[in-house]
Amino acid sequence: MVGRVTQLVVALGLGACGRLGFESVSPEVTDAPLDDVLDVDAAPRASCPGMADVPDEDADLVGDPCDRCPHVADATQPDGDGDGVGDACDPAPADPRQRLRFFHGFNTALPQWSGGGQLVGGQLVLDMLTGESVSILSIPTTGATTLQMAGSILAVGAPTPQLFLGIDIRPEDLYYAELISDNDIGRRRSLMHAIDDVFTEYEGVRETNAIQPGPFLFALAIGTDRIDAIVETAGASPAVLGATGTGVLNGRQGVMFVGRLSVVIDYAILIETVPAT
Ligand SMILES: [Ca+2]
Ligand SMILES: [Ca+2]
Ligand SMILES: [Ca+2]
Repeated sequence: MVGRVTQLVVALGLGACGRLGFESVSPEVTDAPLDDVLDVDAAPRASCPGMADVPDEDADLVGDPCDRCPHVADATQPDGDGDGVGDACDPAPADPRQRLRFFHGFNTALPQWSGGGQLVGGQLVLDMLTGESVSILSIPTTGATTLQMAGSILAVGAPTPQLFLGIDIRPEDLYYAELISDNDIGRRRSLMHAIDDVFTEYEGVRETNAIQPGPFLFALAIGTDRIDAIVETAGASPAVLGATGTGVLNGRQGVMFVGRLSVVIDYAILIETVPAT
């Protein structure tokens, strides 16, 4: 939901996972256990020119469809370079080449985002304590791309709980930021590359404690000459990760994986930088 974190994604048999449409579920038909952990009335509403009572993810009284940063409270909407992406979330606030390609506050099902789970109270609920789920964001991108999502871990299963957000460049070629825990490595937050089932860790942070329930934020930024990630999770300082020399990238689709975790996702956002001409 709103304001739990400041700002903010493998691999693994993707080909075997089907693409299922989200199922919109009204709160009254939600199972009792979910009512206990979800704030089903927590989806704020606001307005946009010509549109009243639209979702307002960040509760800044600017509705999502007209909010220059729909995931960051910025009521006055400053946008120094006038490219339509607000200063509060513009990856390059003095370079007017950013575009907000996609925002999903998980209030209604959108055709670009597919996977498992249920929409409840402005959140995507993925109860994967004993299973795993792949969600796909079907938006091709060109040039630099920032993909971010935030939510909360409600409960941690076993073995090897894992959450990641990634962008695939070609089939079986995926960049991703991940949170994973197992008996051998403890908790690890890493910036990864998977190609043809070969997994490369660009940079990572290891901790001895296990994954904890609480809010998280994942951000993955792919540029022309480097890739960066932020992984914020409960009980640890944000992991700021990066690597150089990744080359020009064309994203094929976004990918989110949830395994052995019960999570809710508050939003996902994709900001693209139009290539210089
Ligand atoms: Ca807003
Ligand atoms: Ca905003
Ligand atoms: Ca801007």
